[in-house]
Amino acid sequence: MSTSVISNYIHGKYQQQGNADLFDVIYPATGETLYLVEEASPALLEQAIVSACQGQAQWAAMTAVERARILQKAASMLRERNDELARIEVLDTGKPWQEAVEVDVQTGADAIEYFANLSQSMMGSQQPIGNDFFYTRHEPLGVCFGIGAWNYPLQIACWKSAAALAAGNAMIFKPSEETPRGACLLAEIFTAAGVPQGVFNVVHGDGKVGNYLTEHSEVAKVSLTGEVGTGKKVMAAAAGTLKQVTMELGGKSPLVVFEDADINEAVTGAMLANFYTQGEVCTNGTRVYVHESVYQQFMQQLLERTQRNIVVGDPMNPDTNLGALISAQHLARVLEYIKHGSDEGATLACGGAQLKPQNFEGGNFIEPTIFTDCTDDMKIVQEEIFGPVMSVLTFSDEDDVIKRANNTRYGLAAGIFTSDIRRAHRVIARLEAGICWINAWGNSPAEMPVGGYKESGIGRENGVETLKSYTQTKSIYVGMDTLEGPF
Ligand code: TXE
Repeated sequence: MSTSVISNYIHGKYQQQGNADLFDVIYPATGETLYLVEEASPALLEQAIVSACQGQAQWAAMTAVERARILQKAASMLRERNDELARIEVLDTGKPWQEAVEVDVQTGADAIEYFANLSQSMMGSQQPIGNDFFYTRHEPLGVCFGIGAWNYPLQIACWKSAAALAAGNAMIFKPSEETPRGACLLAEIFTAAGVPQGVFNVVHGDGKVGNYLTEHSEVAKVSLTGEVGTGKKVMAAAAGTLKQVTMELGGKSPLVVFEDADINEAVTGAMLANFYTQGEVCTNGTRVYVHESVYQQFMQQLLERTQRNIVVGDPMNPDTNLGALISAQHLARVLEYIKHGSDEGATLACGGAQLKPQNFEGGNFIEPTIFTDCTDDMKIVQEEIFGPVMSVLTFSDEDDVIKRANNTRYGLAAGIFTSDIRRAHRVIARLEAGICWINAWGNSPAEMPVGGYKESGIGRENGVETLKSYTQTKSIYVGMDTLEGPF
């Protein structure tokens, strides 16, 4: 059976290049090749730029209401095709069906719908200055470039394009080379909904393609979702043309369980924060600080529920709640971290080994893993592992745990579990993170701006401020009296 080839989506259709370099996309649960992808050549990237400039001029000339109607239609088309799109996300990422069918497509559609609505109320201002006055216009930036990570491929493509397009921009989007298909289907849906050709182009490739467009003088803004190291490279490359950047990067976030927490909820939170999407979530609360007075109770429930309730295996099976890691290389990296944890003296309280479920022996499966007796200086406590590996630490004093929670170069997320409302807001105000939860974990509605402090990122996605970040303000001063001067 010949393997299908996915090409780049430029100006409203797929464009084969003929002699393109190809790369393969592997199903993480079996190791089999799903399809091949054409890497975009520099010539094709230049076509994508010309196309985007043309599309953006047409798109910006429409009224906000006309753009919003088209985006609303795209959002409803995403929802109509929820199951088909969710299945593609499962095949590309290895994540469980039970997650993709509920979260990935719907949160993407929600963002497109949210920004379509918001954009209709975006207005400038006017102020009298004596007889004179000035007014402001919020104008689109032009052509924006979105770069996606592989853990939520379609959602990331939706979140970046929603604000960019609602503000009248065009977006060229490069999905992760691990998971290209979601973005292509979004492009098809945008075209079918009436988005003009060129307004949303999808190009394929790795960092080389990403760097080419980041450096391009016609690109006004880059929005990256990826690792901190990649963020630094992209920001450096963007400096050459002084373009705006949004960085949604990695984290190693704290989750703090106080002595008056509801232990059942705190365990649920810790498991969500470490095992959902097999731990491949940037905001994960992978440093779990438990007050020493409830540590035994917490650990007893955590271990019992981890051993009893987690089903690792076929991602398509609705009962599976821990799927396959994205690649064999990533699996090896996670196993390496687990070895570090043991070598550094942490106690492997459960898990730690690779799994080979029957009929899925070629996949990248690993046991849900919990380390105890951890210390803050350990590699597994300081560095992002991006797998189902939880590090549990204890504390006795509020000030001490805040200092320790903040002692990292990251600042993406933070969470606390307590029934003391004053303590909840006192502590969360001191934690250095951009996305925080109190007696909750992971909720990220389109209305809520999300993004990191410190090296976890720059700028935000979702929320009112993000629409503004895809515009530029022009001030126009109008002289109503005869202009006079000393010359
Ligand atoms: O990232 P990579 P991955 C983070 C998560 C983890 C990482 C995992 O914390 O650190 O993403 O995703 C492209 N110039 N987040 O492994 O390797 C590359 O081709 C331009 C945070 O995909 O950094 C890919 O498309 N582009 C997030 C993308 O960058 C370059 C939520 C990311 O690749 C490039 C989800 C270059 N030089 C995951 N090098 C959040 N904060 O919301 C690579 N790329």
